[in-house]
Amino acid sequence: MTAGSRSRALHAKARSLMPAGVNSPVRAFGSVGGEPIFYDHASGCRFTDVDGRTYIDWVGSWGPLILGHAHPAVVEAVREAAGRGLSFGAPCREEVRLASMVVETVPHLEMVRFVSSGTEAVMSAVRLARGATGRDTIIKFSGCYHGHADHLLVSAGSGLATFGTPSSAGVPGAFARHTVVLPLDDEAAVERAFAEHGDGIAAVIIEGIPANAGLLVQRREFMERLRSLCTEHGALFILDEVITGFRVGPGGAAALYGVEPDLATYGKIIGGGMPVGMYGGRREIMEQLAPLGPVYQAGTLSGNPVAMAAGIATLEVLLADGGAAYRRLEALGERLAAGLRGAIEARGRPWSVVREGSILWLSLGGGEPPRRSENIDPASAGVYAVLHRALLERGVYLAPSAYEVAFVSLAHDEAAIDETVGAFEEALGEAGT
Ligand code: KE4
Repeated sequence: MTAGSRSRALHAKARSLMPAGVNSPVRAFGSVGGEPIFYDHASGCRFTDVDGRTYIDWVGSWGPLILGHAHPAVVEAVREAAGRGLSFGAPCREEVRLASMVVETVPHLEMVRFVSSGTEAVMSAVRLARGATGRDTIIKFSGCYHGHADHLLVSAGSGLATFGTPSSAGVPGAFARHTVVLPLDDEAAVERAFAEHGDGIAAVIIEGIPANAGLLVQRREFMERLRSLCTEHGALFILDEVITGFRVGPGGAAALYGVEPDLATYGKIIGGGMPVGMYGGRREIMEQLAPLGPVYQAGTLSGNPVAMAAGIATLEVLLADGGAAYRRLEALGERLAAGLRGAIEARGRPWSVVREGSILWLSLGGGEPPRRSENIDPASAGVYAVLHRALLERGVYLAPSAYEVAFVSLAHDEAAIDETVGAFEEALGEAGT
């Protein structure tokens, strides 16, 4: 499917002004082909592009829009806050309100600090872990994405427990030298790394549920082992809940796995669509931060009142009625997964639909869904591209990457799900996949 003429014209102009015409690489449609579609307006679970075509949106701005687009309560909260000032660069009551909501909901967050993106939250949490422990080495996992801070744009080194190598140009080798990259789902590899670097390890960081290279659901035992190894060696356990925070439940992946991180990072949902990141954890760690302690971190728009208002309004809906929102998301997620599975089985395809709550991923290889990014069949990206285009033609918008997940929102309803499943059945047939 080709993008409409207005999208194409805008993209031509955008390409002359911004690299590939986008402000974040995945938006460029590079891995699915075709040109990006320019959104014009959105409401609920649908958006309309600049050519007047409407789509069911399963990307939801990559996770923040768990209530759907332009939720009335969020829009009104933003409008009201904006009318009182767009930014103060000074403390405001909205920061206190959102911080209170988060601290009251997530037991291991005794204290938090707001920033303006998930990257900034993770970058700051890693610096804090290094400052609080006086150690330099960070363990991360292959396939996990934690934003674009230099020391996290690192691929696995030659040996399993050796230091990493930069995964992006512009990252000096020296910056990668303190990052060890290990395979997911492998306790022995982590144990070896601790045996080798133990008292030099500042922190282990992992996504609550790795969802940036497919949805790689980890075993509870693996997550528990990460926790125990950190405790044994005096390292901090950082859970990156930028996607999973308030997505898989009020307590995030920490509650799902029953593990308590020392620090956790947030973004997306807590901003309700506005630029917000957050990190938090135990008080004695957080109080190492300036101006109380020696670890520096700052931000002009941190705690922005309008962004805070969007986050507050979002969490108010999510946390109302004793979890009704999450029960609804669970039901909608299962309906979508069951419909897609039915279509796949009817075609005799060896694929699977991986779901955790309102996060879904099409695993287009055969066999058991992978728990490691290395086990994703690279050929599946080509199959996905065909499906993506066929669905786009039918007014269904999936992420423009085989490695990204789909997000169900409270604005999706049975009709949108059934329409999506119908389009998927046709796409399977047409695509001959
Ligand atoms: P941001 O800096 O993009 O707000 O957050 C970085 C980040 C940190 N941690 C996790 C687990 C994340 O998933 C992300 C960002 N997620 C991607 C999509 N999966 C953002 C989309 C994009 O890069 O355009």
